Amino acid sequence: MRVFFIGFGQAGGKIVDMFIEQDKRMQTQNFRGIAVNTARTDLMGLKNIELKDRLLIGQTVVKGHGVGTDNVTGARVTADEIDAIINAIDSRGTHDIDAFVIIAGLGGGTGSGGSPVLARHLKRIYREPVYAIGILPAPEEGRLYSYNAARSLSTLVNEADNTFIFDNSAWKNEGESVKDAYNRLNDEIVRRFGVLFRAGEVGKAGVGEMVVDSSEVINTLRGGGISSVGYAISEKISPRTKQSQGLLSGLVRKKEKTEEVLTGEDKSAKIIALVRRAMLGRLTLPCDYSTAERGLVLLAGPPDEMDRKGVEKSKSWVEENIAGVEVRGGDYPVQSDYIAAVVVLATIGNAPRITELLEIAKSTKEDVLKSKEKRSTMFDDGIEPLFE
Ligand SMILES: Nc1nc2c(ncn2[C@@H]2O[C@H](COP(=O)(O)OP(=O)(O)OP(=O)(O)O)[C@@H](O)[C@H]2O)c(=O)[nH]1
Ligand SMILES: [Mg+2]
Repeated sequence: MRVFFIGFGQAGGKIVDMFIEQDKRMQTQNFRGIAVNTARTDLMGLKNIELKDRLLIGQTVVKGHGVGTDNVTGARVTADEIDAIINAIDSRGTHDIDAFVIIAGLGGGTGSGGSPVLARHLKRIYREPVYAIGILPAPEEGRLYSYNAARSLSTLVNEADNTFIFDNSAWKNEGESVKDAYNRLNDEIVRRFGVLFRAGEVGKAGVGEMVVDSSEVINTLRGGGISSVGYAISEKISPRTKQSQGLLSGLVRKKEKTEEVLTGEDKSAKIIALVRRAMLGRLTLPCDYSTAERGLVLLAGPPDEMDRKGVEKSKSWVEENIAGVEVRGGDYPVQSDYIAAVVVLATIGNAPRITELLEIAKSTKEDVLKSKEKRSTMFDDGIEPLFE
């Protein structure tokens, strides 16, 4: 599919920059993207988004210095400057795109506050679906980040057509700081969502055994709410295997050939194993997969390795394991030495991390109210103020 990315705030901008880099590297034209921020230096640090596609907002309010983790201000400046943002999107071209994807760290200020506002306006103006990828803060970043994320997310799920969650705390290693992990985490995000958002595009490697169209992705996400994504990659496919299956097969000695060529059964088993690994391994948002309403299974890899039966069997396996019965899927060939499997668990009913986040937010709100009360009663001793 063709996607228009909007990176909101620092995290969002960096990640969209990486999607654009991936598109350049793969010499495809599936992705388009702009970055929106209140901090000038964050925008300057990007490498692949063109300068004209980096939009600084809120200048009169925060003078290009960011909103300092205040997402109410983030939402306000976005609403005030929504026309400028829509203009920037329009001037980049939207006629041939299949979906918008807004990406933001939900714990900060700009992206956290701005994303739900932008989602609402995009939905009002365009017919294409508007999705979000929201990044959750790690608890160690403090209660303000959790509070922001909970408020942003509860608004965002009602504005976007579907919200994918990536949980930083589930992905950083023990002992590693969140900041040190950013590059690795962003790489994980771009890899799996890259496979998902390229679904249905015909590349140089031809057409798949079971083609997935962008409408399959859109239908999978139709239920709204939040979704989580699993991913697995095969071992490197050995060049000897590839050669013996290719044009040069006649030159390969017979014995070697029978040893190396995978039978249909093998191929199918390999695909099923990969899909299982994707769904049972670490998800972008750890959750109970059995509560998902819909599923999507995608395989990307060299055409010789694709197998219709394998895709069908893995779809049935996903279907047996989730709450709903709608599981879509297919494959698309890419020139690569690996096979990648992506499983989308759409509209999930239960994720412990979200429950935890909402609880932190509730207690934080109560504490904020209590401390406000204390402050207002401290000087309640009848002394006349200097002026009213
Ligand atoms: N995965 C990932 N998370 C990030 C990255 N940068 C920041 N974050 C997380 O995103 C949240 C903060 O969001 P930012 O994008 O830095 O904030 P912002 O939208 O620029 O808002 P302000 O700086 O407050 O104006 C925190 O929870 C960070 O841990 C990144 O590159 N990758
Ligand atoms: Mg910032």
